[in-house]
Amino acid sequence: MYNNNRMKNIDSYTHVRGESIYVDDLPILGGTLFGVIFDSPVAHAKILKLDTSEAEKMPGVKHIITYKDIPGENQIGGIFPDEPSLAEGEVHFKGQPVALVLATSKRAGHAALSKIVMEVEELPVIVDPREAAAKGEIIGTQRTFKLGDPDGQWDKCAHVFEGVAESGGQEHLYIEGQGAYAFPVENGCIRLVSSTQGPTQVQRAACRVLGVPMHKIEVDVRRLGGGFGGKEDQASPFAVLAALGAMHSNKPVKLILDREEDMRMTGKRHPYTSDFKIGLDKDLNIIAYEVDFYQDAGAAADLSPAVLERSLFHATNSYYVPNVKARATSCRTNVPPNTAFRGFGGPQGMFVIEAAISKAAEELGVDRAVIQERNLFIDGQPFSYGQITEGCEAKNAWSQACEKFDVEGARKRIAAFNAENTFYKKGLALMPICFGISFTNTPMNHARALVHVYQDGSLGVSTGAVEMGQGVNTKMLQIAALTFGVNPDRIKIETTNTTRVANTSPTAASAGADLNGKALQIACNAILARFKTFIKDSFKASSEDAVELREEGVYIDGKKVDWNWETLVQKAFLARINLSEKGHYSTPKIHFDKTTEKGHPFAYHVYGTAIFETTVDCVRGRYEMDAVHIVHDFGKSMNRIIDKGQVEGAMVQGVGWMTMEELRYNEQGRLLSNALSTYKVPDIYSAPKEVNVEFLETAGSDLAILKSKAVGEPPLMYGIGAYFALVDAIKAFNPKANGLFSSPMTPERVLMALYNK
Ligand code: MTE
Ligand code: LUZ
Ligand code: MOS
Repeated sequence: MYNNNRMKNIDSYTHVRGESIYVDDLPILGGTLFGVIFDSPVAHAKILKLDTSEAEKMPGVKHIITYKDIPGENQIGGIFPDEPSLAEGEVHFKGQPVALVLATSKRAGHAALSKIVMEVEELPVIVDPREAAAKGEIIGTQRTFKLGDPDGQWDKCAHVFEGVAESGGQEHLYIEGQGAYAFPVENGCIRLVSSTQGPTQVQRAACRVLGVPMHKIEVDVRRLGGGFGGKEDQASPFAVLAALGAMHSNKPVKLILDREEDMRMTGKRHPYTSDFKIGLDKDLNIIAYEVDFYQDAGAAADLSPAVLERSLFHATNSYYVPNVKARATSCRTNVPPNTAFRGFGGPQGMFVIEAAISKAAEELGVDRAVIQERNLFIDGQPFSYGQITEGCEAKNAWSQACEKFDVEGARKRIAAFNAENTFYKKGLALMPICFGISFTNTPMNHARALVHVYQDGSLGVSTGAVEMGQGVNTKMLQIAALTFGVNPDRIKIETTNTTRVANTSPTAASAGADLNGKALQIACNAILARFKTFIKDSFKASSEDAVELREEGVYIDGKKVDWNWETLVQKAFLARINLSEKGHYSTPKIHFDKTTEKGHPFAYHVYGTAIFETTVDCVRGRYEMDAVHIVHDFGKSMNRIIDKGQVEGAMVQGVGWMTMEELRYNEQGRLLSNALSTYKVPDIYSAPKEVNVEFLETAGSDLAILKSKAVGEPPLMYGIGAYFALVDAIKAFNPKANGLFSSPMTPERVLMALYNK
C-alpha cells in the first residue's frame, strides 16, 4: 500500500462507473452559448467575400465572429507565426476555421453554417510533400545530422543499396474530441477549461489572440479522454475560439468538435516519404547510411520542425552507424497542419532504416535479423548527434527476447508450417527500439509542483502534468505517498491549472512523469525536512537522519514513537510550520547546439525488442497477428500495471499505424478517410492474439523518476515489427515481392504484393 508498484490507476473507479468528468460533462452554466465553427470548404483559395448576414438572422444565433473581431493578434502559431486563428484573406486547408457562430444551442449553430456565403478564387492545391519541396514550399530550414564521412565510404562498402520508403499519416482518434468551455469572470478575465496536453500553450495562444496578459486567463484541466500528441498543440485553436467567443459575448462559451469535425479540422501524424542509401561491409556491418526525409507538414508549421528534428535523432534507431548523413525537409501542403503523435517523428525515422535493412537483407539473401543484431548499439558508441550511449540495453533486450520467446524454435515451426500450407503463410520479424527521453528543445525540460498538507493530514498535490489516460496522476500520487509514508487515500491530485502551477511544458515527450514527478519529490522532500527537524526537536533525537516517516507512523532510530502522521501534522500546524511547498525541477546535463547539430539532448534512452508473428491468408490478403513478444526496458518500474498497459497500448497503436490505418486525402485536399467507417483502427479482433510483455530489469537512470523509465511513446515503435512480419509472410508465398516499403500494409496492399511479379 505504501510503496505500491502495482497500484491501480486511480481513475479506474470513476472510469468504469462513467463518473469521470471530461469537458463535455461540465454542468451547463445559464446563458451559455455554443460555438460552432464555419470551416473552409476548399483546400487553398483567396477569400473574395464572406457574408454572414443571412446566418445571423437564423433562430438562436447570437454572434458570428470573424478575424475582424479579434482584439489581439490573429495568430496561434507556436514555433512559427504562420497560422491565423480565423482565416484572413486566404485559406490553406479544407477544414480551416473561418468564422465562429455563437448560438443558443449546438443545433442552432450548425443550422446557420449553410447560410454563410464564402466566395473564393481557388488556388493550386498541393497534397504531395515532394511536389511541395520541388516548388520551394518548405517550412523552416532543412536540417542535416552528420557523423563521420558517409560520402567517402560508398566506394569502400562491399554492398550498397538504395530505395524509397514511405509511411502514412495517422488519426489520433482520442475518444474525447477537441473542446473547451470558457467562462468570463470579472475584469476581463477568463477561466478556460480545455482538453489540452498543454495548459500553458492554450493560455499563451488565447492571450495573444485576445490581447490580454497571461494572468487574465486561467486554464484548467481535469483529464483528457486521450491526447496521444493530438492535444499537445492542437487543443489551442479550439480553446482560443471558445475564449474569443466568451470575451466577445461576455457569456460562457462551450465549443466541442464532433468526431467528423475533429477528423476534418485537425492535423495528424506526419506522412513521410524518404530516400535511403545503406552501405555494408562484407561482414554485414553497416558502414554508412544516408537518408533524406520529406515530411508532409500540412498547411502550417505547428510542431512540424520539432517532429522533423526527432526523425533525425532516431534515424538510425538502435543501430550504431559510424558514417551518417540524415537530411530532413518539412514540406508545406494543403492539408490540416500535421502535429505531434506518439513517437513524434521517431517512428517515421526508424521505419526508413528498418526498410533499408530489409532491402539489404533481401538483396543479399540473408535474414534481416542478422543485420539488425550485428549492428545494435553498445555502450560508448556515438549517436549521429554526438551523444554517447550509456546504460545501453539494446543487445540485452534483443538477446533476452530471442531467448525467452525461443525465436529459433519459432522459425523452425514457421518454416514447417509454410512448407505444409500453400495458401496460408506465416511470417516473423524482430523490432528493436531506442528512444531518447527529453524534449529535444532543451529549454522545455522543466516542471513545477505545489503540495499542500492540510491540517487534518490530507494532502493536495498540483503539478504541471496532464492526465490523459497514461496514469501520470497515479504516479504523482505514488510519489507523494512514498515520500511522506502515508496512505494514498489521503492524497488528492488536483486539476492541472495554470494559476496553481504556471509556465508548464506540455505533458509530452513521455517526460511528464519524470519532470513533474521530480518537481513533486523536491516539494515533498522540503516539507518532509521541516517535519523531521520538528520531530527531532520535539523528541530530542540525535539528528534528522534518525527520523523516519513510514506507514503513517513516526520512527526515531527505527523505533515507533507515539505520534502518527495526523498528530505530527496537527502539532506542526500549531507550531506554525509551513505545510505547503512548491518544487521546481529542470533536467541536468542536457544540451544541444543546433548550429553544429551536436550535443547531449536526452536524459537517457529507452530500449527494447519485439518479436511479431503473423499469418497471412494468401487467397484473400487478410492476416492476423498471432503473437507479439516484447522485452522492454522499464528501468525499475514504479507501477507495473500502468507501465505494462502503456507498452501494450502503444504497441497496438503502432501496429494500427503500420498495418491498417490508411489516411487518405484526395487531390483537392479533401479527407476521404473522414469517419470510422472509412478509417480502420485496431480493435480487439485485430490486436495480436497473444501479447507477452517481459520486464527487462535494468538499473534505470537517475534522471528517471524513481529510476522508472519513461514509457509513454517508445513502445509505439514496436509496431514497425508487425509490418516486417507481414513482409516476411508475403515473401514466403511470393519470393519476388521485393521492396515493399510503403506502409500501412493493409490487406489490400498485402493482396497486391502476394501476386505482384
Ligand atoms: N496513454 C493514454 N492512455 N492516452 C494518451 O493520450 N499519450 C501518449 C502516452 N500514453 C497517451 C498515452 C503520449 S503521446 C505521451 S507523450 C505520453 O503518454 C505522455 O504522458 P507521460 O509523459 O506521462 O508518459
Ligand atoms: N514535443 C516537443 C514532443 O515539443 N518536443 C519533443 O521533443 C517531443 N518529443 C516527443 C513528443 N512530443
Ligand atoms: Mo506525445 S506525441 O509527446 O504527446
